[in-house]
Amino acid sequence: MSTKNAQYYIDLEDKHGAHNYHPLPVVLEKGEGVYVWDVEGKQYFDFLSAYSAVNQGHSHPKIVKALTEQAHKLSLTSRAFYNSNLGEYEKKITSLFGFDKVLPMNSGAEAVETAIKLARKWSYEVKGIKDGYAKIIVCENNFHGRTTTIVSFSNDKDAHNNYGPFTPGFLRIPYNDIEALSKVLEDEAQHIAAFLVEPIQGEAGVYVPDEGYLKNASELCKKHNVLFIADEVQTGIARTGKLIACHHENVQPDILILGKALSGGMYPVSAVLANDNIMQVIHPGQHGSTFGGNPLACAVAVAALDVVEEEKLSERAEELGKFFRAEIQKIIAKTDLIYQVRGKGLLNAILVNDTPESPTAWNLCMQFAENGLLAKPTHGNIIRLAPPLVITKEQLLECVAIIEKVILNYKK
Ligand code: IF1
Repeated sequence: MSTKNAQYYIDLEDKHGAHNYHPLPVVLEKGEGVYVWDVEGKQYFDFLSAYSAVNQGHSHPKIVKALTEQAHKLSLTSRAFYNSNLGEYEKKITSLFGFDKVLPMNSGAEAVETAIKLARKWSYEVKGIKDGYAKIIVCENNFHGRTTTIVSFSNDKDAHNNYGPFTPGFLRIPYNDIEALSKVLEDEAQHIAAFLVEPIQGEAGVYVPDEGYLKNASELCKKHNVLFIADEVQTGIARTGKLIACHHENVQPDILILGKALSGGMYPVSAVLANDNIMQVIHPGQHGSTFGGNPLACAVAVAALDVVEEEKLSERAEELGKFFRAEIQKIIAKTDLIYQVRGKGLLNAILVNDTPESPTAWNLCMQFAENGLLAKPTHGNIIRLAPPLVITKEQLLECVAIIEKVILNYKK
């Protein structure tokens, strides 16, 4: 336990750090499995899981072991040389997800950028779009990261405004609207390289599209020779009850983007997967990263993927998710304060019955924290509930009891 109190650390960040976040006033210093502890020794259930980066639980012993052993041995070589971890990792991730090749990066946003570059290059060199004219279809309320190109096609004011001039070449259509997709494809597929989509929109409030949307979208893309790119940075790695959320509809994307829990939250590791007919458009010197594919990242990612398989995290997320939503449904029957629970696997959200501007969701999260559960509100009075996938049914029931107690006793 720290000798300093929470306010000391909050003041430090406030004084010396950029104010680009508004955290809950909880200062964490330790984590293990589904639990985190603050500097005053208070224990919490983590219901954010670092935005689904710690699906395997905090400080998973197998991943910590991989990290520390590799750190003692060799951490970084750059891609100027081969290293003895990269090939093994590439073999594992490509066979697990069913692709010919992987391109390793670090952050989610970098992997999204990589997918955009790959799709554009493919569209010029394979599809035959005139150089400089390729468009990529994206969705309203998307969240794909924070680089200048990615925020160029965001319609979130905070993420986008005053960061221009913006990168052109993106067409935005409503999410979960197959007619809208069909129409742009009919109208101008000859100029379109790809459709970039989140299988569930996380930041938009865990917005799950209608059943069949992803399947129909991927088939429309195939028909028009347009690449279907799935951003599974948040939904991937077992979070929604399948290894990737696209598997719920038996969709194999042309380009798959992974990040976050690919490393169990231990270290930034992201990846772009595709088959040879797409990946082969990138030649030496045309894309890369100092840290991408480094031995430490590879060792950590292999261990993180092993944990997903060994501990059957997809199956756990699927089963526990159904149980959790049914339990929350029982609370909804007893109150007007929340009116819906939605999600897939252990990526869920509850919708609070108040105006989007009201502080109710924030206040509820403050009270969840007081009662030992950490969650964060997202856009429009929605609370995302996403524990590590290693949570047990008993622990989940304890959490439901905390959520119920806070909600039924809440006074506006
Ligand atoms: C923050 C949100 C979640 C993502 C998808 C790419 C990225 C993300 C689908 C970029 C990142 C993060 C970023 C984090 C908060 C978090 C988030 F609320 F902002 F939208 F999870 F829902 N594609 N999402 O969700 O990955 O470059 O960050 O590694 O504070 O910005 P990154």
